[in-house]
Amino acid sequence: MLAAGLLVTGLSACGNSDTGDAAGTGGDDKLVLGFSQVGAESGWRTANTTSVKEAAAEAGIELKFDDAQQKQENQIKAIRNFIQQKVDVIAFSPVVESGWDTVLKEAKDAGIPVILTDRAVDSADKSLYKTFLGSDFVKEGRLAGEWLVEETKSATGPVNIVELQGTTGSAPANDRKKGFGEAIAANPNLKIIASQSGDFTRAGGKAVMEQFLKANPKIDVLFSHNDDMGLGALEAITAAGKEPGKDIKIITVDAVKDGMQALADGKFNFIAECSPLLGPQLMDLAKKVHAGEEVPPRIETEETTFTQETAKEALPTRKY
Ligand code: GYE
Repeated sequence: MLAAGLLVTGLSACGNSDTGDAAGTGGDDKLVLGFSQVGAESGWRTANTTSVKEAAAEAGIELKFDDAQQKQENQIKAIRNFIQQKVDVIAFSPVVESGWDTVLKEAKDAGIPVILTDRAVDSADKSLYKTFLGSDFVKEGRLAGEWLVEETKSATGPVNIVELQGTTGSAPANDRKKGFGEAIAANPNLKIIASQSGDFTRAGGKAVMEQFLKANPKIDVLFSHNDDMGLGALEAITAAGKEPGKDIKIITVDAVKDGMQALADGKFNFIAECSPLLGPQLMDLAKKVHAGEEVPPRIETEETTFTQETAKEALPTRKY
C-alpha cells in the first residue's frame, strides 16, 4: 500500500514538472499545430481548409486537422484532444461566438497558446488566446449596405429586402447583420421584411428563399451573408418565375469563384469580399507564438468589393 502511494506521488510530481515547461515539451522537432475547422459548409470553407493545409506543408509544420461538422461540441472535443496530445499550438475557427471560456482556460493551464482564425469568440478574458486573425465582418455588412443605399437612392417607395443569415450565433452572421442594418438606416425606404438563417449552405439558402418567396409577393433585394446561400436562392428565385439580378437584386459576401461567376453573369449584383486565404499568416503566427514572441492581438484580412463589371475582370485570375 505504502509503496503504491509513493509511486502515485512520484508520478504526479513528475506530471507537475511536465506541465511547468509544457511549451518546451515539443522539443526542437517539427512544430505541431492542432487546427479545429468549422466544417465544409461553403466554398469559402473549402478554400480556407486548402489554404491551411498547403501553408502548413510549406512551412514545415505538422498539422493535426479536425473537421467539426459545424458543431461546437465537436470543436470542444477536438481542442481537448489537442491538449491531451500536447500539441505546440492550437488554432481554431469557432463556429459560434459564445461558450468557449472553459476549454480555452484548459488550454491556457496546459501552457498551449491558442490562435483564433476567421471567427471571433466573445470571451471577456482576452488572455485566453494570443491573437485573432480574420476579416472585419461588420465592415463587410456595411459595404454591402452602402452599395444598396447608393443603388436605390432614387427610389420613391419602399424597397423590400429579405436577408439570409449565416449560422445562428456565429460572428459573421451577427456582424454582417449589424453592419448592413446600420448602413441601410440611412434611407428609411429600405426595409428588411424577412430575415432567417440558411446556415451558410446552398441547401439552406434555397429552402429559406422558397419560404420568403411564398410569404412575400414583393421582394426587391436579397442580402445573403455568403455566396453559397445566394447561389441556392438563385434556384428558388428562378423556379418562382423571377429573374435574379433584375427582378430581385442580390448582394452577397465572400467572392468565391462560383459567386464571382454569378456576378459576372448578371445574376448577383454586388459582393463584399471575404478572403479565406489565411493559411500562410496563420503558420507565421504559430511559429511566433511558439517561440514566445509578442504578436498583435488583432490581425485584419485585406479585402475589397466587386460589381458585375469588376467581377468580369477579376474572374480569370481568381484563385478560389
Ligand atoms: O463567409 C462563409 C463560411 O466564417 C468568414 O463562413 C467565414 C464564413 C464565410 O461558411 O461562407
